[in-house]
Formats: sequence, C-alpha cells, structure tokens
Amino acid sequence: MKFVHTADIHLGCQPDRGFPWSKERSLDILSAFRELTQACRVEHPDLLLIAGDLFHRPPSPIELREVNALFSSIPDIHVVLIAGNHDHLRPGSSLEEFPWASNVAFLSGREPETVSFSDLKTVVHGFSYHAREIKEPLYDGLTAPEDGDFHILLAHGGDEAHIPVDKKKFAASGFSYTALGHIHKPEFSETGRYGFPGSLSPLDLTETGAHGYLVGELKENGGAGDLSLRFVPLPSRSYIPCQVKVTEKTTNQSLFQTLEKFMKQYGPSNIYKVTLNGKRDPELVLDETYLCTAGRIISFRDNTVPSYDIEHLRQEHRADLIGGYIAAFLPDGSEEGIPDPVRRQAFYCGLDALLSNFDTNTGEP
Ligand SMILES: [Mn+2]
Repeated sequence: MKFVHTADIHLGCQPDRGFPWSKERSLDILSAFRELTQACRVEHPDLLLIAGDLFHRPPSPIELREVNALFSSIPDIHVVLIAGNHDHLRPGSSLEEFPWASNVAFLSGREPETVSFSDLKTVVHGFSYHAREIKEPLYDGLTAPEDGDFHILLAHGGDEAHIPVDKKKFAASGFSYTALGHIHKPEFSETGRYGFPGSLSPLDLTETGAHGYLVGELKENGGAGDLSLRFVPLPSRSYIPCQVKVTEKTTNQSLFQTLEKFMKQYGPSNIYKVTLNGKRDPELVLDETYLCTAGRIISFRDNTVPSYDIEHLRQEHRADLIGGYIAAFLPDGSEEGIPDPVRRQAFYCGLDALLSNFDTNTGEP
C-alpha cells in the first residue's frame, strides 16, 4: 500500500504582504498544490493523505469547488483529509455540507472516525478541528486494533495550543503510520512511525530549507507492517539566508555588488535574509533602503561594528569620560570581552555617540 502524505498547503495565504513579489508568492502556493496532484499521477499512490490546513482559513464554496476539481482529476487515488486549526469547521461552514468528488473522504467530525479501504486492507482514522485551538493531547490515548489491516492516523498538531503530541508514543500506538500536519518543517521517522511533511511551499521567511511531501509504503509483515518513508522536495521559491562579511574597505557600492552577485548565483527569484557581520569603517553609513534594491530582500540585519582601535582609544582617553566608558564595558582589555551581540552593538553605538560629540578643546564629550 503506497501513500503520498502532505499537509499545511495553506491555500489562500498571501505571504510577504507588502513586498512587491507578494502576489507571486500566493500563486506559488496554488502551483505547489497543482504540482502535487501532478506528482500523484507519476507516483501512483493508493492514498493521498492531507493532514489539515489545506486552506489558510475556513474556505468559501468557490475555493472548495476549485480544490475538488483537482481531486477529481486523480480519480484512481483515494484522498483522505481532515481540517486543521486554520481551516477549522465553524457552524454552518461550507465545508460541512460540501459534495466532494467520489474519491474524496473528509473526516469532518470532532470525535475520531474512520474510513476503510478493504481492497487496500487499510483503515484511516482521524478527526477535524472545530475550533482555532485544542489544548488537550487528544492523540495520546488513541490506539489501533490488531486485526491485520494497516491503520493510519491522520493528525494535526504538535504545539501547546494545538493538540500537543508525544512523538515517542506513536510507535507503540499500534498505528502503522501517523500522518501529521501543523509543523511546517519536514520531520519523519520510520522506526517512530510518524511524519510531518512540513508546509508544501514555504509560507514566510522563517521557513527556510526544502519543502515538499512524503511518500510512504506499507508492506505486510505481521503487526503494523513494514514502513518505508521518503521526502520528495518540490522545486519552489525559497527563503535563503545571505551572510556577508564586511571589512574596513566595504562601501555601499561594493556591498550592493556583493549582494547582487550572491542573489544571481542562488537565483534572483528567491527571497533573501541578509545579515552583515564584521568591522566596517567607522565613517561608513550603510544605506539599507538602497542596498535592499539589489534583489528580493525580505530582512536586513546589520551586525557590523565600527573598526575602532580600542587599545589606542583607551590610551588616548585614559583620563576622560570615553576612557571610563570603555573601561566599564571592557574591564579586562579586548573587545572580544563582549560576547553578547546586543551588548556589543550597544557598546559601539555609545562609543560612536561619545566620539562624534567629543570636544577636543575641553577634553569632554
Ligand atoms: Mn496548523
């Protein structure tokens, strides 16, 4: 028995709101879902498992019709889905009464229910969210019957406010596999008999790394059977960290070129999280607005510090406020003595201010 497992597609989500490429990102989400159905045509699984948050918010009838059209384009594959916290069922919601295609089973109840596929000797268990949050660990007590069939638990949760789970318990629950959703980073274990496929397409700047779906196979071998799992990445736009080392020679123009080159190398349609490190010329004022026009930059973090000769300043200002300031931060010498980056940044901001206001006539700032 072969299955494709996905979750957290978040159809209708518009990532990076306010940035020029935001519209493209919502199209990415739609394309990723279409590509998943394409992949199903190639993989030929028996089941397509969707472990919640197919939609970013409770869907409208028109959104349901669109999705159903894709499901009916893979009529030989049984689709089983549950609603997660994002697309939870509300009283009178269009999800409750929707006439799904004949190959789709929606486990819509708030109590565990099942759908059986006798030809596959497989039973899928699951229930849906009827609220934004569920704080009880509802999956902890669930066990599968020992009747020779494969039992799969379709589940959504994994944090404090959304059905906390104890991953160590899944292997002993009797379920052949627990198909989870909600955590957007892929994580799976064959021996632990569980998997989070992660979000199908990255949804915000925290979701770096590969995104895709899981393909699993169950073979009869007594008990819960033999499970094999593999992660299949979907080619998509990514959020990529870009670390740049700044030196005393760096200028806004040279930095712009470095960023441009980096983004050209890793793909100009990807989205970058820029972090600057190192020591800059104390006179250099970084023009963040200008630098961010080098490409699709969603975050810009300047961790650089001015390249003062601290030892020289300490000697020169032995007897004034600046010397006292340096000694207060660096009682025992080198600036390596400030390991905390926030404190280090604060030290340099203060030093900058003191030096730029320093009156050479009075010897006081
Ligand atoms: Mn969720």
